[in-house]
Amino acid sequence: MALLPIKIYPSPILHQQSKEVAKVTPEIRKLLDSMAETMYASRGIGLAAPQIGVLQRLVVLDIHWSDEEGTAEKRIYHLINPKIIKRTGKIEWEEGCLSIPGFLQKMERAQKIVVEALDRNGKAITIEGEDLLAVALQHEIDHLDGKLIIDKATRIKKNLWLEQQQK
Ligand code: QAP
Ligand code: CO
Repeated sequence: MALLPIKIYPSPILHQQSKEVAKVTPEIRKLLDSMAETMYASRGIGLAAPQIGVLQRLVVLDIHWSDEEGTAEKRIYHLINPKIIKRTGKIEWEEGCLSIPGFLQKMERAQKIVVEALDRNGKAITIEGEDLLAVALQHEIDHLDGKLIIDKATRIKKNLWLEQQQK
């Protein structure tokens, strides 16, 4: 496993479309492990491959790991080619992003979704998620399509964050 540097906005790679993974190989599993290590080290709850500069449809997600110190069981998802097949309801969530440190954006998302993906062994899985899990899945799948929460911000808010970054 390895810690990987996270691409920070406005890195152009973050706005690119990621490609489907054709085959789940040991290299893909290694990449997923490095992504998970990078996510935990950065205290994130989700990370998509474009955030480490890899344009492949890979996501790691763990919305529980910080619940209780040390004792919390890790419930990590390693997702390959995740696809939303059903969306229900609406929910507003103030979201952050490891690629835009210190930035928060209120987003409107589906409250409940169903996602199909492959797990790290290449097995097809279906995840039903509500609230935070649904929001996190939508946020990470957006990354695979080059979409960022800052794209929804006003120009003033975007520029303010960019200026703050330069200091
Ligand atoms: C995406 O985000 C997400 O600004 C994952 O200074 C966000 O892990 C899913 C982070 C909200 C669901 C709801 C952000 C860490 C982590 C920061 C993250 C920061 C340090 C963000
Ligand atoms: Co993000």
